[in-house]
Amino acid sequence: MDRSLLEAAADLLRKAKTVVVLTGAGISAESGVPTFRGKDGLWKRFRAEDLATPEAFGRDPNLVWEWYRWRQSLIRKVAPNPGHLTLARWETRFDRIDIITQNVDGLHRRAGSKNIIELHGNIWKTRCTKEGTVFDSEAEPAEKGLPRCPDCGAILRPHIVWFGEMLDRSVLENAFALSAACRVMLVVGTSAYVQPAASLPLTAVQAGAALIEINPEPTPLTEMAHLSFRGKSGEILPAIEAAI
Ligand code: BJW
Repeated sequence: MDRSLLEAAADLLRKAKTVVVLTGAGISAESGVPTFRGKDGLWKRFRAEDLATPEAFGRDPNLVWEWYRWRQSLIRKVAPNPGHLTLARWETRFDRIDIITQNVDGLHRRAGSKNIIELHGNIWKTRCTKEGTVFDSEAEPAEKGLPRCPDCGAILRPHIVWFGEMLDRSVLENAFALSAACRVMLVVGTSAYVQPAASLPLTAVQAGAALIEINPEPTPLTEMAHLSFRGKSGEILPAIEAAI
């Protein structure tokens, strides 16, 4: 690993009082959770239009639930990796560190992080299609059929933001405010392709933050990053921690 790059990142982070980490599917890849757009990504095998849009759920809720139950079964078997665990330890290192994640797998929380903003929802929650009430669903996975709201009997949907849906307004406002206020933003394991999440690093840079990217592949953010690590977050985050 490039020693001078590690030193540069450690130096930026040592001086930073407020840090934001934007994470994507790549941070969970080493845990065994499939990404979306990689070689073996979910969108290579499944069509987003059939599974991750409100129209798809309206057409065939059973199919959509089948897909989410399959993903729940994958995620239930995996554990947070050294990337998640390093970020969780950093909560005691910085005055303020927030994780803004696009992931729905809940692995940051399982790793021990507390300041987490889940931009795209959580696969372990459901929402009533009639009244909007959100329920924890981890403890009671419905194995077959459509899950129903215990209050009104309407169909429950995954509490996830699908394509074409607005992100929760207060969640998004909070994410933009934290991005505008941080001194360092780390962008870890995202293709930076999906909006509005991909605009958060731009907001941080425009407000004067340093941008550090960790990704085995270049992304649209690479050119504007102050430091770019080409590699796996489960290896690079612990190496940065050691250098700090
Ligand atoms: C590693 C690694 C290792 C591998 N270590 N790294 C403006 C312009 C153009 C389009 C739009 C726009 N505004 C809105 C849109 C439409 C749309 C959009 O962005 N489309 C793009 C595809 C162009 N956005 C929306 O619809 C959003 N809603 C919205 O904006 O509402 C207002 C609006 C609506 C319509 C029109 C206009 C305005 C909602 C987006 C919801 C995203 N939902 C999903 C799926 C549901 C969740 C689920 O079931 O899990 O969320 S899509 C999917 O992509 C998922 C992810 O959270 C999201 C981001 O993916 P991510 O995390 O970046 O993963 P990958 O796979 O893409 O990348 C993984 C990366 O990891 C790679 O770079 C690897 O190299 C790397 N990696 N191993 C570190 N070990």
